[in-house]
Amino acid sequence: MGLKEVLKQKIDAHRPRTTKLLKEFGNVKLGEYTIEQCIGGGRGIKSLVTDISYLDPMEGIRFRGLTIDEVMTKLPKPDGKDYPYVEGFWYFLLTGDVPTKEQALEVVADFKSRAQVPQYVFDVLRAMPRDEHPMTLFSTAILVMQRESKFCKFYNAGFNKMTAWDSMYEDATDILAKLPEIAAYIYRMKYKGDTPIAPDYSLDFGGNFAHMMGIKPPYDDVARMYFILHSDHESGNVSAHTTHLVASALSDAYLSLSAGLNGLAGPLHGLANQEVLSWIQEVYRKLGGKVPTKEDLVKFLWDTLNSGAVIPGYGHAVLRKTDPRYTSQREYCLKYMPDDELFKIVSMIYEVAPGILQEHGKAKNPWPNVDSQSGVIQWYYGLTEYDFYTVLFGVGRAFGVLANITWDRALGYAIERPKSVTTAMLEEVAGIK
Ligand code: CMX
Repeated sequence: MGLKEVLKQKIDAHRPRTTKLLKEFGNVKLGEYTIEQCIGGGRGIKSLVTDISYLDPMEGIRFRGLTIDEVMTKLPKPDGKDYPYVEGFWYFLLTGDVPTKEQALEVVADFKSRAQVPQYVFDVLRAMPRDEHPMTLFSTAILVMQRESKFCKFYNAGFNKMTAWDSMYEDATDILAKLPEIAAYIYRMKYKGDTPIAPDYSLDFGGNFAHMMGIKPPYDDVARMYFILHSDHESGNVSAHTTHLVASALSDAYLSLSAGLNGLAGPLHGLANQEVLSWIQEVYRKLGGKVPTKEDLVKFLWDTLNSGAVIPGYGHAVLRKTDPRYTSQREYCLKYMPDDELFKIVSMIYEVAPGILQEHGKAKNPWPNVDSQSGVIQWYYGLTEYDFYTVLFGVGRAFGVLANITWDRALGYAIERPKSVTTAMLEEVAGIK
C-alpha cells in the first residue's frame, strides 16, 4: 500500500476520536480551558494583549476606545469629504490620540515622502503569471521589498530591545505609504489591459488610491471608509494573529505583514467578501437576472446550506450581533445607492438569513459580518472584479496589524509558543479508555 493510501486509512481511523472528544467531552477541562477550546481553535482563550482595538461580542469593534461612528465623526477629514484621512487614522491607531488636522496633514506629507515603490516590485509582479490571485500578487509585492527593512539592518547592527520599535515603526510607515500604488498597479495590470495610472502626490491616501484605480469621486471617500473599517479587529483573527505571531520571532514588518495577508486570503476570513459577491451573482443569475422574491431567496439559502457550504458574510468567531462594520456600510448604501439591485438583494438576505441560520442551528452567530455588505459598494462604483476585494481588505488591515507589531516591539512581547498536547493525552483527561 502506498503512502497516501496508508495516510487515508490513518485519517479515517483517527477522525472518530476527535469527533468523540468534541461531542462527548468538549466541556472537560484541561487545566483552565476545555477540550473544545483546545481542539476548536482556541476560542475565548485570553492570551493576547492589544490596546489598538477591542471587540465586544455584542457591541462590536472599538478602535482605541472609540466606536466606528465616533472615529468617522471626530477624526479630521479632507475639505468637502465625508470620511477621515486614513493617515490621521494611522496617527490615532498608533497613539490613541485624535490628531488635529495639522497633525494628520504632517502624516500625509510623511507618507508622500515614502510612497515611491521600487521598480523591482513591478518587475516581479510582471514576471508572475497574470492569472495569479491578486492576493498572491499583493503579498509577494510586500515580501519582495523585505530587503528594504530598516529593522533588519538595525538587528544586524546589534539589537537593542528598548529602541527596536523605532525601526519597526519606520518599516511599518514605509510599507503603508506604498500600498495604494502597489494595490492599484495590480488591479490595472491584471484587469484593465495593463494600464497603470501614475500616482498624484497632491492627493491623500484615499484620494490617490481612487485616482490610480481610475475611479472617480466619491470613490475616494469609499476608499477612506473601507480602509478604516477593515483596519483592525483586535488580535485573535487570522490576519492579525499571524502578523503578530511572525513578528514575535523578531521577523520584520515585511515578513510579518506578508504572512498575515496570506491568512487574510483564506475563504473563512477576508476572502469571504469575494465569495459573497460571487454567491449573490449566482442568486441573481439562477433566479432569472432580477431581484428574487423572498421565497426564491429562502430556497436558495437552504440549498446553499444543504450543499454543505456556509452562507458567506454571516457568522463570526467572537461577534454575537450584527457587525457594526456591516451597519456602517449599510448606512452608506442607504444614503448613496438605495435603489441598487445588488444592495436590495443584500438587504433581503439580511431579512431572511439570520432566521434560517437560527433554524439550521449550527452557526453561533446568525448575523452578518463586515464581508456581507462591502463587495456591493465596490461593484456599484465599477469595481466588478470581485477577486480583487480581499486586496482592499488587506490595505485596510495593514494599518491595524502594523500598529500592533510596532507596539509589540515597543513592549518587548515574547516570542509566541503555546503548548501542544496529543490526542491520547486529551483522551486520558477525558477518561476515555
Ligand atoms: N453558514 C453556515 N454555517 C455556518 C456559518 C455560516 N455563515 N457560520 C458558522 N457556521 C457553522 C460552522 O461551519 C460550524 O459548523 P461545523 O460544526 O459543522 O464545523 C458551526 O456553524 C459552528 O461555527 P461557529 O462557532 O458559529 O463559527 P466559527 O467561529 O467556527 O467560524 C466563521 C466563524 C466566520 C469562520 C464562520 O461563521 C463562517 O464560516 N462564516 C462564513 C464565512 C465568512 O463570512 N467569513 C468572514 C468572517 C469575517 C472576517 O473575515 O473577519
